[in-house]
Formats: sequence, C-alpha cells, structure tokens
Amino acid sequence: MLVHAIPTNAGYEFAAEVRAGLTRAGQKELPSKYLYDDVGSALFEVISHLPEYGLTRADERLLRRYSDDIADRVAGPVAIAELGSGSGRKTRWLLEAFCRRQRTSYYPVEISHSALVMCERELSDIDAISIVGFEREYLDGLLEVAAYRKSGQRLLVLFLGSTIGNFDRPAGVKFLSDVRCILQPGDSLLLGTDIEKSSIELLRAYDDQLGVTAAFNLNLLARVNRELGADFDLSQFAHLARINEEVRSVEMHLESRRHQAVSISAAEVVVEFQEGETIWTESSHKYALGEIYEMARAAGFRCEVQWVDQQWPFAENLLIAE
Ligand code: AVI
Repeated sequence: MLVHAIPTNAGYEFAAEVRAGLTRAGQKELPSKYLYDDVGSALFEVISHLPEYGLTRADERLLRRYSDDIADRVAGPVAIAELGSGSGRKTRWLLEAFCRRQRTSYYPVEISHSALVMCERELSDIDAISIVGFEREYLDGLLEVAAYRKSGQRLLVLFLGSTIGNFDRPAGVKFLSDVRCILQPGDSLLLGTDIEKSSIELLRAYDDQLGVTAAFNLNLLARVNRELGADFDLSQFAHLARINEEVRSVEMHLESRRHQAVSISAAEVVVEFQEGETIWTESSHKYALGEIYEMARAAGFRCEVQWVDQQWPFAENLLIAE
C-alpha cells in the first residue's frame, strides 16, 4: 500500500494542548484524540471484544448484513474514503461487496501509522481493490482523496463506529457540514451512530469489570509521562464513567485520589490537583433515531436509509449530499 505521510510538529501540538487543557479555569480536560497512541489503540481493540461494550459488534453486524444493499444503493464507479479506519476489520464486508461489482479504490485516512499498516494487512487480499492510505487528520485526508477523484466517479465516505459521538452535538454537525463541503451532490456518507440506551448499560459499557476501559483512559496519563516527560503517578488517579443527562452522553474522567502536583516537562508546567478533582477525557454522545435525519439536513445531506441493530441499538445511516 502506498501511504502518504507528512512530517508534522505533533509533539509540540500535543504539549500545547495538554498545557491548555490542564491549566484552564474550571473543568480540566485532555482531548480524546490523544487516547489513541499504539497502546491506546490496542486497548480500544480489546474494548471492542468486551461483552459489556456491544457498539463495535453492532456496527460490524450491520455492515455484514447490509453491505450488498449499501453497494447497490451507491451504484456506479466509486472511490471509498474511510475516516478513522482503525484496523479495517469491520470495513471488509463492505469493500468485498463493492469489489464484487467493480474495481474499487479504498482510501483509509488515519492519524495512526500503525493502524494504516494493520489496515493494509487486513484488507489487501480482497480481489479488485487498490488501497492508498493517508496519514492525516480526517478533513485534510478527505480533501486529498477528493483531489484524486476521477471524472464520473462518486465518492462514498465512511465514518463508522459512532466516532461522531465523540464530538459534542454542534461540533458534530459542523464536522458533517465540513465533510459535505468537500463532496459533490450525489456523493454519500455512511455514518455509524450509537443509539440512546439505559444509564445502567452505558455505565457498564464504559466501566467494564475487567478494567480495560480504565486502562485505556489511564494510558492517556501514561502517554503524557512517556512523550512529554511528566510524572503522573497512575495509582493516584481513578477511572470514572459518568452520565451527562443534559447532553445525553457518557463521559470518561480521571479522578485525582488526593491533593497532588504533577510536573509536565515538555509543556513547561506544574499542575495542581485537588482530591476528587477530575480531568475530563472523553464524551460519547448517544442519539435518537429521528435526530440523525435532522443532523443530516442541517449539514446539507438527506438521510436516505437507516439500518438499526436490534441486539445493541446502533444505526448505520446512509446520507446523500444534496
Ligand atoms: C471510538 N469511540 C466511538 C468509542 C466510544 O464509544 O465513544 C471510544 C471509547 N471510549 C471508551 N470506550 C470506547
């Protein structure tokens, strides 16, 4: 696979965002995108197999069951761009369905180099596929994919796994609008969304018995230690999952077990934590089925079909650019 990578000053950006998030007045926070270094991505892969966390399996079930239906609806020559492909495992069904119909170009867009490598290993045996990976942020990668489009070719964008839920609602609609601006009328977006469920189910899913989600969350502090020379004592922070009824999300936090100060060398800062104070690390918003039609409309799409999993309420939504 050809991988387009660009040198970035990622280390500098990470330090700046950590400093800004931990020194802001009020709720301290760290951006959830930093949960996914190699260790975090591997832990997320384990989460996707946990009995308590049905989201990824629901996504996969829908893609397996409806991939032919999706491929029939997005007819004609098509290039497929996937934003945040991960290992590519769940995309296989869909790509096989498209490749049974015609030769298909697949462009995974990922900030993680190792995920792109895994993705190619997982999918390159499919007949009639060509894979070109973009090691980029989502919208930068999509812009480049759009520049590769051949005349008469449709673009299908995949944004699966309810990653949209990790944006707050206004930012989610803004992101969909930004995607829409890069597309042409008639192009499509397959959007995976996790549907609202009980607080009990959500707390179980985001605070599993084995402690894998806790490790996934705590790894963010371990990463700051590794990459920014910080001295977080991981045993002095606890994983916390909490429901935010107002915005219909489940939040992950890291709670300081005592009053303590942490030095972060590359960010040139010492941060003080009170006992019980938390760092907010992620929100996963959950959606009502009808709401997705409204979000689509607000972003310049029309929601043509919605496929819903019965075992774990989750929807695959096919949006068409208007
Ligand atoms: C990637 N994302 C959709 C997951 C979610 O459910 O919000 C990340 C995750 N966080 C904790 N468990 C899984």
